[in-house]
Amino acid sequence: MFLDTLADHCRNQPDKVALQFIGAQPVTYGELAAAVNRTADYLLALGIQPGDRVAVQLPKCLPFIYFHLAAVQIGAIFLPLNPAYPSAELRYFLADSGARLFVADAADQSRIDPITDDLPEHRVTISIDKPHDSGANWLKDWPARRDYPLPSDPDQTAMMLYTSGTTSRPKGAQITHGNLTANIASLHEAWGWRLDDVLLHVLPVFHVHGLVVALHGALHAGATAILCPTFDAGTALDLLCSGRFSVFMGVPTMHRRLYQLAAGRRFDLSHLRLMTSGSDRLPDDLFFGYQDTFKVTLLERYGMTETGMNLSNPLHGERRVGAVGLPLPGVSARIVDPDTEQPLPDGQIGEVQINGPHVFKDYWRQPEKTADAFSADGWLRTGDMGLREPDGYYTLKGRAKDLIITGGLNVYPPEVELVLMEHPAVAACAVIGCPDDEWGEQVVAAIIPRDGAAANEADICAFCREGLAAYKVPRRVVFVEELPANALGKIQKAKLREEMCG
Ligand code: MCA
Repeated sequence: MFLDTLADHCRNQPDKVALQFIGAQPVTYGELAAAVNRTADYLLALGIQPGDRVAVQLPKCLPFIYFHLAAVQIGAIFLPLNPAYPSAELRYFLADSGARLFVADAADQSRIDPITDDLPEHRVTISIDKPHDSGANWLKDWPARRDYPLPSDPDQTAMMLYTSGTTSRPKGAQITHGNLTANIASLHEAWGWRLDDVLLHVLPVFHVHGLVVALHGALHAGATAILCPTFDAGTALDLLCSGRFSVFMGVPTMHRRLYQLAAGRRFDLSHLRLMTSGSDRLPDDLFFGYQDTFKVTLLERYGMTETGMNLSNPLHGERRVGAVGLPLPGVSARIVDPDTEQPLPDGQIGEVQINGPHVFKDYWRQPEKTADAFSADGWLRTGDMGLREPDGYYTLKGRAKDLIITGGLNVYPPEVELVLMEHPAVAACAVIGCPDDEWGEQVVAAIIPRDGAAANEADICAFCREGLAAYKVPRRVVFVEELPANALGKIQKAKLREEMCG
């Protein structure tokens, strides 16, 4: 399994650099193993048992990675939380998951105390006051312990990642050790990961893309990951031009910024053997712009929180613009009629369904929503529409579910609508995504104000910031007298998009 492969690298190449934040000390594979073992010991001393949920809300830093690897190593369930989540969202995740431990940055202590004081299953909050500490100093006074027996049950849950539903509060997707191992082995083969690869890691680590596809990918290969705490296009372009890196993974918003920064100049980034794009659709102009500006043909791939990666353009072979490529090794994909779930012939648009050992276990304590996520014969309903070409390439064609993807992050309108409806001046509302060159889509809200209520866009957005991560907050608020609805009273969002997105 993934952890066994990582343990082998730590034993076989202890002096090789595993991780290094830009401008900080490197951490070798030997130091990584020691830091993770000390953290595992620390967790066990706190009473953390296999199956306990360990929630971590930290900036992208080494302690975040140590807690992640230590929690999964002792059989606990790692729950990464976006640092942008405000208290209201945090309270929900900690309560719903029954987190046994919550790890936060010392700087957030006053914001967090009121939340953790009244959570029934909550036990301990640890504060981290040096988030970018180096490996050798981490818990250095803690007794380093023997190596731990690694989890051996592939069906044991390793991580819980919250992903929202189109009609409900966020649900905890349980990802097992077997899921992680299957997907990372599949990507290792498909993307040709090598021992001598050097990854430039600029993604957040609270999502599958940055934590599993990128970081696990590098560690599973015994490669080196150089990490930036946040994404800055100028820094990234300088680093990519340095010749030091062989792999880069980003979302279209990042690639757009790099392309815009190049502004008509030419760069030769062909020394990078793999540059991927995902988490949102890669616009055609960006695909061709990269070829012209950077001498790179981006490899577009398709995944989701519940599965990791499913489809990918080939490392060697045609990378087709606008397509998400072919099923990865071990992955089965099909296109079905969303109503009958009968497979459709090539060329016809239907729902993309996925099967394989990488598909998640279930939604935490949500048996009904788990059942809804799978077809009668056990395939995962992705909620994405697409078609299969006769040569096996898949192209996505929109979404069956109400979803906005902005800067590579999923925003489910019902979540935003729930918060908007709590505002005293809002009588009714509808949230949609409008196309945006930089973000892919931006969140836009149409609001019918209560009679006589005085409300303005700034007031509404400030209210939303209290209850939602900033990226979910509407970028535009339009006050309307009515919302387009069908005979059943269901708001017609497609019509609203036509009216509001220009
Ligand atoms: C930040 N802002 C955003 C977003 N991110 N607004 C809309 N959409 C966003 N995604 C807002 C902030 O709230 C802030 O607003 C302002 O932009 C600047 O914030 P900052 O964090 O500085 O933004 P940024 O640095 O410009 O962020 C852009 C970004 C970031 C680097 C592209 O969005 C990002 O890291 N995206 C990657 C997300 C990701 O990892 N997705 C993978 C999900 P204000 O100033 O008002 O506060 S996993 C997945 O999708 C599956 C598994 C898959 O296939 O990979």
